[in-house]
Formats: sequence, structure tokens, C-alpha cells
Amino acid sequence: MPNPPNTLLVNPTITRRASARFPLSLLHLSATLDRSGSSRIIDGNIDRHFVASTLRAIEQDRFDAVGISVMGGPQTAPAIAVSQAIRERFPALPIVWGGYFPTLYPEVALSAPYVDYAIRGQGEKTLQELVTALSAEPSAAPANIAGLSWKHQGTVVHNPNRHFSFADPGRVLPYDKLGDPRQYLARTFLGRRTAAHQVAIGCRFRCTFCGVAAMFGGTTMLPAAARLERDLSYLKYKLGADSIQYFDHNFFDREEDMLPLLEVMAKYAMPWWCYARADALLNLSDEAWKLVRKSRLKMAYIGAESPNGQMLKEIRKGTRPDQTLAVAELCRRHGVIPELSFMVAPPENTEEETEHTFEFIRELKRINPESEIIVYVYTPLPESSRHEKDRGRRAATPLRDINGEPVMFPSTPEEWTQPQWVNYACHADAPWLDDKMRRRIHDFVTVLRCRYPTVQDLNSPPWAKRALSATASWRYRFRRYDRPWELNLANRLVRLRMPQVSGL
Ligand code: B12
Repeated sequence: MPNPPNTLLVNPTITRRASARFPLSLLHLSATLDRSGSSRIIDGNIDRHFVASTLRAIEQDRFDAVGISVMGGPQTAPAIAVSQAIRERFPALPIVWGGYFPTLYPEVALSAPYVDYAIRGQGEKTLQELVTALSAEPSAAPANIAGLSWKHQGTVVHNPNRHFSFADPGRVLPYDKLGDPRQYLARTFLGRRTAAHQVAIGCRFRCTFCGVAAMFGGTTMLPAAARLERDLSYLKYKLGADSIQYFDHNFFDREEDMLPLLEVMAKYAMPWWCYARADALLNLSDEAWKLVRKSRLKMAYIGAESPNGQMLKEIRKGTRPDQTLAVAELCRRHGVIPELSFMVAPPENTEEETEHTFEFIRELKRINPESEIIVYVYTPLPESSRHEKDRGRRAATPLRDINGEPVMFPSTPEEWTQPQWVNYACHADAPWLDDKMRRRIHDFVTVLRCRYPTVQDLNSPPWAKRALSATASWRYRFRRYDRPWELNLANRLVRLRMPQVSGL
């Protein structure tokens, strides 16, 4: 009889210690793994020497595999560093990558000598089956584990996709594996001890640019109200959380399913933040809005994306620009701040679309000056990374760089760590932009965020925000965005927060 499988789970550093939130991916995986074995978590956001800690953990204990969570962007380089270090010191230990990076790019992940398995999509069951197989027979070929990609005689094998599942771990997540879970509660504009939590899983929409659609293929599931009650009760009464940031992919779904959840939240009345859609909020009944207010929703992040209805259709967003304007007004009436994100500088009509978006943002600010605006560069996912159900549907025009050459996406994890590709993954730059366009976006964003400093910034004193806003007002008013040197200087002193980089 083999020993029950033991798995080491690692979250490579992606953000500052102060911005670290519960590593929900690893907590969910751990809850499932512990049903048939055991697991340990190392979080690189808290443990800044997580590579050394990982090696030490493997020296001290017997593990059947190491699972590493990898998101494209700034997490890829530390994920490579820890994987290489493990391979060098413990060459026989299987290394498994899971999360958005291997889901979108399994071939790229498996091209690396330090990745043995890539798990696509939800990882709980796939990882559990894999480590069970590895602990019984390390050299066994895992041909029948759904959701797994692996290497066989020099080629990559993709097992069939795994069906979407919504397994309730049956208890609160194993937060105690993180040391003191209270270190993950943060002071935010929601409260003094904000906790990150996820209620519903997945999203029923299939926006072509979104990693969530690639991960879930348009499926979503909401939990029973009792489960939410159990979790909120733990977060509030055991940990002392006073507010919640919901990491749900899309919080508001069918109203009849939402109402019982909103009732629980109204009972706990902890100020909250979530991802939402303009159409869903516009369709909420009065009864639902009453509960939304009572539960103290403070801010809803809404993907507005573009003021161009045709573009919204092409990317399968499913909402219209008039709904974006309407939701800004609706939120104002209900005391909810809409945090609206836009994707500027698309590959076609780059300049025209960008200027149009700037004007639309001004209109939104007129309707609801409290609206928070996030400006990203439109960086579509490679066609190959879309969910199998969506591949080949509405094939986009091939992307071309600034010289008219086809855009070639990286073929190794190392290439994805080059600054231009990290910026691509972070929606901060694209190969079809010239310096003039980059500067124009940067200057507009500088003027906008100085004119309207975010409420999410708690560090800058109110007088500094007021001074910045006053300094920026003439530029904003007369659309003189170019080279705002005085704002760049002032910003360096005040260092306004960037929610798109660090989260709340
Ligand atoms: C929290 C969060 C962050 C946090 C960090 C998280 C952390 N690790 O501490 C912060 C704020 C730092 C962050 C940053 C970024 N993020 Co982020 N983030 C999220 C968010 C809101 C929640 C993630 C989460 O906890 N989910 C809940 C858990 C349970 O789900 P999960 O992580 O997907 O895990 C499951 C599977 O992925 C898989 N899995 C995950 N890890 C592993 C590991 C193993 C071994 C296995 C087997 C399986 C596995 O199994 C898990 C359980 O089913 C998601 C959106 C969302 N709702 O998921 C975006 C999201 C993951 N982020 C995304 C992106 C793009 C970014 C950025 C890179 C860019 C950006 N502009 O947002 C930035 C980087 C910014 C920078 N530093 O410059 C995208 C990823 C899509 C993509 N194309 O890759 C998402 C989906 C948002 C979106 N819709 O665009 N992010």
C-alpha cells in the first residue's frame, strides 16, 4: 500500500507583501488534496525567499510532486526560477504547472525542461488524480487524467478537457496553512481588514480577449447560500475581517440565484467590491438593489472595454456603449462606485479608437464624476489559447506589428519574461504601438488620474490629492494632455496608487 500522496504547492511572488491576498488557487487545491493525502503551501507574496524555502521544504519532507501556480506577466519569471532550482537539486521530483499560464499556453509551458505536467483549467481534481497516480507509480503514463497535458517520448500529449465542476470542500478553506491568516487582511478603502474571497466560479460569457473565457468556456456556477454563510462567518468572526473583495469572475448572475446570496451578505453587511457587468446591473430588480445597498456594495468593476458598439460585438462582449453610460448613472443613484475598465489602442484604427475612448471617458466622468477609470491596452489572446469550444469561431484578423509583420507569440516561458511580453500580458503595451501612441496614452492617463485621484488610494493625504487635482484641472478641461511634466513631477512625490497593478 503506497503512502498517501503529499504535494507541495507554491505561489511564486507576483505582488508586494502589502498587496498579498489569500492565494485562493492553492487553498482550493489544498482542500481537495487533503481529502486523499496531504499538502503544504508556500506563498511567495509573503515569503520573499520562497525559492530557498521551497528547497528547504523538499529537503525536510517527502513530496510526490510540486504544484506551481503560474499567471502570465510578472509571475512567470519567479515561477521559472523556482522550477529550475527544484529541477537542479531534486531532478526526479515531478513539477506541475497550473493556473492561467499553462491553461492558455500548455505547449509553451511543456517546452521547458523543468515542467513535467501542465494542468489546464480548474486544477483540483486533475492534480489530485495526478499525484495519486504518481505516488503509486512515478513512471506511469497518466493517459486517462482529464485536463492534463504531459510529455511522451518527446511530444506533448493533451488529454481531453475536464468538465467544469463546483466541488464544495465541505468546510472553510485551510487558511491555517498560511501561517497566521490575518496577515492577508489588508487596509483598503473598504475597511481596515479586507479579506479576498470567491463565491461563484466561472463566467457564462465568452469575450474573446478574456482569460476567464479560455479557462471556463462560458460556464459558471453559484454556491448554496449556506456555504457563503459558513465562509463569511469564519472570515468575520474567526479572523476579524470587516470587508470583502470578491474575486468572482463575474459576480452578478441570474437574479433568482443571486437573491439568497445577497440576503446572506446583507445580514453580514461587510462593505464589498466585485466584478460585474453593465447589463446585469441594469437588469436588477428593485428588490435586488435594496439588498445590494443593504449588503453595502461599495464598488463594482465593470468591463466597459470600448465606446465602439461594433468592436464590442466583435469581441463578443455582449454589452453596448449606451449600457455603460446608463450603468454609471444607475450606480451613482445607488451610491455604488463603478470602476470601469477600457481597452484602448486596438490593432485596427488604433489612434482613432483611442481618441474616441478618451472622449467617452470624459462623458462618463460628466455623468458620474466618482466613476473610477482603468485604461488598458487591448492585447488579444493568441487564437490558439482560446477555449476549444471557441477556437476558430470569429477568427480575428491576424495581428501585425508596427512594421506590418505578423505578431509571433513567444514559444518558451523565458520569452514570456521579456519586458515587451510581460507588458503584453499586463495589457500595458502591444507590438503595433509606436512611441507617439504610447506617450499619448500615458499622458492622458496621467492627467485623468491626477484630475480625479482614486478613492482606493489611502496613502496620499487628502490635501495632496486636492492639490494634484487642481493642478491637473486646466489640462483636463482644455484637453492639453501632452507632456504633463508638472504632473509627472508631482506624482513622483505623491505616488498615487495604481489599482490595475496591485489590486485594491
Ligand atoms: C487576485 C488576482 C490577482 C492578484 C494576485 C493573485 C495572487 N496570486 O496573489 C494581483 C492583483 C497581484 C493580480 C495581478 C495581475 N493579474 Co490577476 N487576477 C486575480 C483574480 C482577481 C483572482 C485570482 C484568484 O484567486 N482566483 C480564485 C482561484 C480559486 O482561481 P484560480 O486562481 O484561477 O485557480 C484555479 C485554476 O487557475 C487552477 N490553478 C491555479 N494555480 C494552480 C496551480 C496548480 C499546481 C494547479 C494544478 C492548478 C492551478 O486551479 C485553481 C482552482 O480551480 C483573477 C480573476 C479571477 N476572478 O480569477 C485575475 C486574473 C487571474 N489576473 C489576470 C491578469 C492578466 C493579471 C495581470 C498579469 C495583468 C492585469 N493587468 O491584471 C496582473 C499583474 C499586475 C502587475 N503586477 O503588473 C487575468 C489572467 C488572464 C490571463 N490572460 O492570463 C485574470 C483572469 C483577470 C482577467 N479576467 O483578465 N491578479
